[in-house]
Order: sequence, then C-alpha cells, then structure tokens
Amino acid sequence: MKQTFRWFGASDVVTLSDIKQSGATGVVTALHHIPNGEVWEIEEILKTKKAIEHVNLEWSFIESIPIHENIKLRQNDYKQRIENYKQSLKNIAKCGIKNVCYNFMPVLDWTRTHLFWKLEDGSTALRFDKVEMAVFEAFIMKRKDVENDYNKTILKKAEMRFNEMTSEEKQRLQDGILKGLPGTVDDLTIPKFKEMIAQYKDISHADLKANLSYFLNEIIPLAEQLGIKMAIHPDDPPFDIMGLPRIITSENDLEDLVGFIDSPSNGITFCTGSLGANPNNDLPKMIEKFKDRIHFLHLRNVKREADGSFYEDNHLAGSSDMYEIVKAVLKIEKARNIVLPMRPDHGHQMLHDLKNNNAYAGYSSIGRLKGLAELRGLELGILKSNTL
Ligand code: DNO
Repeated sequence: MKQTFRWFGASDVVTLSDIKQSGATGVVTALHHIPNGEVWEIEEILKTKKAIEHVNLEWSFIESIPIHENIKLRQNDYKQRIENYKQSLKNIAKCGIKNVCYNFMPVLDWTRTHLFWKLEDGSTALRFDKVEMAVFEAFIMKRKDVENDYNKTILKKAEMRFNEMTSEEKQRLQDGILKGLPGTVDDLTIPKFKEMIAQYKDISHADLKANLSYFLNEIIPLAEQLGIKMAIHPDDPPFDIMGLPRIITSENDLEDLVGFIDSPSNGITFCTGSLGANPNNDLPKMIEKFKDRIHFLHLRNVKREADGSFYEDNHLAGSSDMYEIVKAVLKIEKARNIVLPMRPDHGHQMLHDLKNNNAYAGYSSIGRLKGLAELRGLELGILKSNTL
C-alpha cells in the first residue's frame, strides 16, 4: 500500500514536515479555502502541489472536491455547478493530479456526537452515540417526525439523558454535530441547518441515487478521458440521520453505484470505518467484490455497540478484522498489479497531543502515527508470510 497522511493545509498544526517524519510518502489534501461549488484554479492547485513537493512528498489524492448541495438536490444552478466541477477536473489534470475522493452525503458529511470521548487509558476517541444523537434531534433541534426514526426505548433514554445534561454538555453535543468537522461543511446554526434539511423533505433514497447517477453520467466520461479516478466515500455513519437519506452504506449501494456508469473512473474510497459501522457489511468480501473499483483506502476500526452506537478503536482492534482486510487489499493489489494509496484514518488523541490540543478532531498526529505504524507492520507481516 502507498502510505499517505491527511493534511488540512497551511492552517493545520500537523505540518508537512511532521508528515514526512511519519514515514508516509503521500499527502491527501484539498483546497479547503475554495468555497464548495467554485472552480479550482490552476494557480491555487499549483501552490499546494509545490508546498507538498517541496518536502519531497507527493499529492496522492484530493480529498475532496466537494459536491455542491444543488447538485445533490438537482435544483437551481446545479448545471453551472457541474460545469464548475468539470473545469476543476480539467485543471487538476493539467497539474498532474488524477485521484479525487468525494462524497454524496446530504447536508452533513461525517457526523459524531463526541469528538473527544475519554477511553480507559486516558486517550480520547471519536464516538457516535445513538442516544445522544436522539437527544440532539428530539430535544435540542426539536426535529419534526423524529419519533419515526428512533424506537421508544431510545427516545425515553434520550429524554432522561437530556434532563441530566448540563448546558455545557448540550452545547458540546450541538457544536460537535454542527460545527463542520474537518474538511467538511461550514459551521451551521440550528435555523440554517433546519432550512438545509427541509430541502430534502421530498427526496427519497431512490431520488438521491438518481441525482448521483445523473451527476456521474455528467462527469465520469470527462474524468475517464482525463485519466482521473473518482472515488466516492461511503456515508458515515452508514445509516440515515436527521431524516436525511444516506445512500452509500452497504454492498448493495456500492453495486448500484458501479452500475450507474461502467467506467474504471467511477470508483470507491473503501473506508473500513464508515462501512464497518454497519454490521451487515462483510468488509474482506466487499474488497474482493469491488476489486476493480477500489482506488483509495481509509483504514480504521470502529467498535460497534448493540444499539447502533460505535466508537473509534485502535486500528488493529474494534469490530472489524484488520488482518483479513489488509490481506484482501494486498490480494487485489497483486491481482491488479497496482499499489493502492491508503491513509490511516482518524486516531486517538494521546500523549503530547492531549496537552497541545489544537489539531482537528480525529486528526492529531500521534494517534494517526500509531495507526500508520501498526498498519505498516501488519502489511509487512502479511507480505513476508507468503500467504497471499
Ligand atoms: C472523515 C473523512 C470524510 C471524507 C469525506 C470525503 O474523516 O473521511 O470527511 O473526507 O467524506 O468526501
């Protein structure tokens, strides 16, 4: 696997030279300062590319060129937004960057209820707690029809939890959900958020899939011509939240995706954390099944709980078998004679990062470094054992 590390640009406390020391050879980043839906100009792309190459690293994957809400909704100026997207693809290709991660999650990107959840050893992890999500939806934002989406037991627990929470705790929960996680949407207020959600009122899963298919049929022929690989990121968490349809959550959804347009450019970011939160997903089997379409790997491991909650465990622990996952990846690399870019996704906040807490949630350096080191060792062990 090609070892890469995510970088959030000049404002990231984890610097390019830190990344260099992690042993990664590639960087995953985006032009985070360009508003969603605008064209990425060549000059801007080159500035970032040069900074990365200055420390002898490679810009391995763009994560992400985000998709404007009007494209997801196929409304208003969506045609112009698609033209902008195409222009961005032409521009990155001119700069020699040909790998693009994106997602098609409505309104929110990845969502957690806890950004710094304390583990027994004193480090902190990201967590999605079903009851706290219900607290937010039912009692903080007071979403209409919320009782259709949670069972009575969860709603009862949520009510009790809400009544026990201090105002700081309520604010922490709201901020964690609405203050745009790294690399995602802008910070939102509750009224703005409600307004954005309302736009999806009449959009079913099938409608959103149709809009994704439309978008892909617009851009994939161009991407193919330019030699660009598009790699969709699965929805995280892999189930509906806030009454919004989530459409890339399972093997069936990925089958639909690859069927929307048959092209090697229409590919997948195989995120073992997002897909791993759905207990029905057999990750090694899915890697084998979508072997020709997986262009990028996010490796991490979630520990699932009975009610649908999960937290992010160590990369080699958690509910998914990372040994079988990496083995499946190495098999497809061998079969396709390629090296797939991989990044250790998220990490615990630990050691010095606990004192110097300025990194983006999930993206402090030491936890990811630990994840990368473990994954690197796992890969080496599998390769040396000749079991592929
Ligand atoms: C979370 C990330 C996602 C991802 C986007 C891709 O840590 O994996 O935010 O970057 O969904 O578009």
